[in-house]
Amino acid sequence: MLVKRLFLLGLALVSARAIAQDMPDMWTKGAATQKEHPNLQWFKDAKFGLFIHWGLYSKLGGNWKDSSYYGSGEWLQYRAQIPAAEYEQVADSFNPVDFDAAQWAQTAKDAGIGYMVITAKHHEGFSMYDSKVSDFDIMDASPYKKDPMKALSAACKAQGIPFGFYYSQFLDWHEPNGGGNNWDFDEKKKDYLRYYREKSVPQLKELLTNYGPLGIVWFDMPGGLTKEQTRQMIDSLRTLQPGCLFSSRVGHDLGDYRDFGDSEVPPVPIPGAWESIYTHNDSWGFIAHDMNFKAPGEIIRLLSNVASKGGNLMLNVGPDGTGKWPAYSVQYLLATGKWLKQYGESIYGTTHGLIPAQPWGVTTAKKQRLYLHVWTPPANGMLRVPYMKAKVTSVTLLGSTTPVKWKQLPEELQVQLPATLPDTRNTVLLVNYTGTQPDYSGERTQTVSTQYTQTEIPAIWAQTKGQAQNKLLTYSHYFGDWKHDNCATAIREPADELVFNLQVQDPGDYKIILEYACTDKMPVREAVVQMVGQQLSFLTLRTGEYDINKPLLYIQHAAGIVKVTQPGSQTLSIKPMTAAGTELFWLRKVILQPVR
Ligand code: FHN
Repeated sequence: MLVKRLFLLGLALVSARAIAQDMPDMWTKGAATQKEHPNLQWFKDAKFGLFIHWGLYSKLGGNWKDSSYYGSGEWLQYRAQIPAAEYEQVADSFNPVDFDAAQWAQTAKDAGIGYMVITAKHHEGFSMYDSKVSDFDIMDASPYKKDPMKALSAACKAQGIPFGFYYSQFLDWHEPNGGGNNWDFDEKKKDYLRYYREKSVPQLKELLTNYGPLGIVWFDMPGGLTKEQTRQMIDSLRTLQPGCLFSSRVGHDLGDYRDFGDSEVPPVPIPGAWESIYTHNDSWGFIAHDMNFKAPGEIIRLLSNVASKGGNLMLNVGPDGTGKWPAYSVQYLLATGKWLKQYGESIYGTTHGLIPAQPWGVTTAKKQRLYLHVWTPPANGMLRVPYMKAKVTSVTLLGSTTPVKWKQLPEELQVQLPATLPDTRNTVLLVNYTGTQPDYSGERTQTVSTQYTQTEIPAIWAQTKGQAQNKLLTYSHYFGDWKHDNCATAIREPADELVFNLQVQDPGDYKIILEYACTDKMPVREAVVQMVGQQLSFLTLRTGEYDINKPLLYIQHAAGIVKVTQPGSQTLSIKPMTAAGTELFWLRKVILQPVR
């Protein structure tokens, strides 16, 4: 079906484009290949954005007639194939009387949000602002008869929060010439350029004219335009607000910063300005029965993880049709804001961390400052920070006067943590140093220690031999609920070996667990893990089929136990026993579990 293909195509454009590519290119390639936009710094420093999906779908809440839908609620019209004329009638009773712009902006402020982006028009085609271009807007078609975007842009301005609009520039299921709706309108008769001319561009111009200075126009799911046509559109919009940033989903790599796929964090630090986009539960638009909200601890770790790679996190909330945010979204965002009040210095204005992820957590950095985000303290409280070469002058618990003991050795910094950490979700330590600390963020040696219940090593850290290669695998749980995994793939014969470099801190017995998907195209095979001269042979276990639109299932398969008698550098390798035309598996991670 064409729309489904479009959806996948959009996804392909924004995230899975790199599916069959090798890792180095895939991650270092920035979307903005042209000169950097002069107004990018505020965005790089802001780190934490709030995304809001709000439209007619918010009133429907994932239900249509007798059916409930899971996953992207804003796709309800498409999923239930609701005729545009029937969908129009939803507007007749769309009356968000509980919408309170000042309250929204206040909550965002208290949540520590650095910018806000809200849907001015999503794929359903309904304009959530007063548009003179279309009558299918909140002013003309709904009983609300007010422009909530006027109020919200003003409220954000009052709070000092840069404000932006999401705008679906190509998909528009309400318009005969808009992209996507082929259940009402004949695909062959569509004139996409006319749609751009008559609705999309004029509406974008309205948004860039009537709501004061905008921080961002967040384009989404490009289509129907060549690169040159996209450039022309951008140029015509730029003249209205040269300072406004355009998201990379404007298409053809012409955006000002890079957006990763929905719910995707790159596995390594990425240069330039970029953003990871997540939603608070499983849907972007409000779904009454979607209660799978990320806990404050998950948001805090996600935010620090994204910051440790050098990017921004934009987290979405989906207010309902009356204008109220889900209660958990308010509660958990405010809890995140409380954490940011104490630890915000380690997030806002930082760059990626100079020390790669450790079993205890991640790092972020500022000039002569390194922030240690401790998610999992070592059992003995002795935090070991490898690669710390610059001269450390102090180590403190951020926002606390409790002193911590530390000592710097040639090969690492050691910090004795207090018996109880102030915040079990993420306690941040500030390391001040003089001189220059080299950037070790690309170092791929994994620390392994008995001080942690387990050490997880992403497959992407392996050196790939032979034909083996890293791939980004994209799939979804619910509809539009995308997941992205970096896996080691194309392992067919013994030469296609994966080799992990380890720095084992403590001798001991370690259980080696492989987390992989072994799909319908991969028959059971014999393979071997080798470490410290020991061999663990195993047979692969099948996990199920792979289809981009379905869940990809993984198994945690314990291959066996190895005995490490001495600390130091080790390698762990994985390869099939014999050659075959089929792949062994798609490896997501290796887990080393100290035997207790
Ligand atoms: O199709 C949309 C989806 O509804 C949602 O708006 C997300 C947010 O990034 N963007 C598209 C899919 O990537």
